[in-house]
Amino acid sequence: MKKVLSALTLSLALLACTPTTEVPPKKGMEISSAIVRTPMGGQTMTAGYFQLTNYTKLDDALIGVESPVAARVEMHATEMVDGRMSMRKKVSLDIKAGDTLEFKPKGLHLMLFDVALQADQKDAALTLKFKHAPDVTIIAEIADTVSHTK
Ligand SMILES: [Cu+2]
Repeated sequence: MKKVLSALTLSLALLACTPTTEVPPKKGMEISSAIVRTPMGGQTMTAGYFQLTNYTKLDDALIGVESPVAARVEMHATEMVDGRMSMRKKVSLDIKAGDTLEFKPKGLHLMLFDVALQADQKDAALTLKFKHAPDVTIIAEIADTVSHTK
C-alpha cells in the first residue's frame, strides 16, 4: 500500500510540473506584418512596411536595414513641410524597451533602391540592425497593397 501511495504522490508531483498553456513572455525584437510593396511598372524603387516591438530590457535604436533584393535601403519619416508631404531620411530611430515602431504608408517607411526581383518572387528578406540587439532577419511579403496592415 505504501508503494502505491508513493507512486501516486509522484505522479501528482509530475502533474503539477506539467507546463501550462500560458504563453511565455516575449523576448528580443519582434517584427510583424512585414511587406515590401511591388515596385510599380518599370520602377526600381519601392517602399517597405512592418511593425517592430522592442521586447528586450534595453532602450535601443534601429540603425539600418538591408535586403538582398535592394542595393540600398533607407529609413524615412514622412513630414508635413509648408503643407506639403515630404520625406526625410533617418539614420537612427530610437526604440525604448517595450515600445513599438510602426512603419506604414504616410508615416515611417523603408525606401528600397535598385530593387531586383524575380518575376515570380513572393517574398524578400529584410535584415534589421540595432545599436544593441543582434541583427534580426525577417521575410517580408511582396504585395501590391498594404490594406491588411491598416
Ligand atoms: Cu521615402
